[in-house]
Amino acid sequence: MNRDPLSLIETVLRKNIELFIAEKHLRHACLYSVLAGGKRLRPQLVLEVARLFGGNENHALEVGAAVEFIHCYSLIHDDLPAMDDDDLRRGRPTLHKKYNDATAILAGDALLTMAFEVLSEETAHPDPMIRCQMIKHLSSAAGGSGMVQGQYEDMKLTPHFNAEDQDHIIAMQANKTGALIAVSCVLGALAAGQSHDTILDTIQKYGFHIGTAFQLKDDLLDIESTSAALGKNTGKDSAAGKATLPALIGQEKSYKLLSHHIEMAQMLLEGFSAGKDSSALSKLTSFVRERNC
Ligand code: GRG
Repeated sequence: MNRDPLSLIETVLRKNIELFIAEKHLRHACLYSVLAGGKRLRPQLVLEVARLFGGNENHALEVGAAVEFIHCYSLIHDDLPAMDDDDLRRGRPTLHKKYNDATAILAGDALLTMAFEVLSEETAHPDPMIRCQMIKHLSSAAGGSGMVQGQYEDMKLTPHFNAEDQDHIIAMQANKTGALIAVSCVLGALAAGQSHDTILDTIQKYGFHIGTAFQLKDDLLDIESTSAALGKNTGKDSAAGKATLPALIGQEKSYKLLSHHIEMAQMLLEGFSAGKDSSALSKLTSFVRERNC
């Protein structure tokens, strides 16, 4: 078997779309968005945490695909005119530009729903209790007390934020971006049969620091990078008066904060991976700070 994580992940993403989305045009729309590149950070975190704990790779790939489907739905809906109104994503026209708004809404809905169908299958884990736990964790991270809550808070903060809103912005981003990243780490551990509360709690904290660092870097790239490098429009956050930490505390302090979160994540990783080979996770953790796309 090809051990390259990205191609393993892509194969499982394609397989599930072809298996679960029967309507031909909707299936093509989902394939267009999901197989358009993308860093696959979330499924890689699931896979590498599961590998760390000696989990079955095939289960972890299914679980990672479920998280990536939720991530892709959120990008499709986030790009709609009623939300961020973007025309470029992963270097291509956004789904509603390529097709139309209704198709983009329905493709997002199909991906969101399919995530839970994938997690409910035995291919995600043979133990139904573990499948149930994973569904519970993912639904609460993605829903109205997680990612969707964060998106709503973001709308409320923009463009009326001020210096007192730093904690609000951090909490909003922990939901909007951090919840899905943190749950990816926890799901990797659950998929590998890890059930120790203290370890799961430490992994959740590790994911929180990665998520916070990831969003900080995302906001810095929006200021400093180009559309060609990122495959999405840049400079939109400040134009729209978006509530971001670089807008509030400046780029220099944001870089310091980014490094702090990466160091915290590496420290927690050392703790829960003692005696195991954590080099792949450590590399992924550093990538969050170093990335240019
Ligand atoms: C229901 C209309 C409707 C909208 C929901 C839930 C939601 C929209 C949006 C979620 C919030 C969101 C899109 C956060 C963005 C987080 C983020 C930094 C995304 C970019 O992730 P990358 O860089 O993307 O990992 P790639 O393309 O590499 O996968």
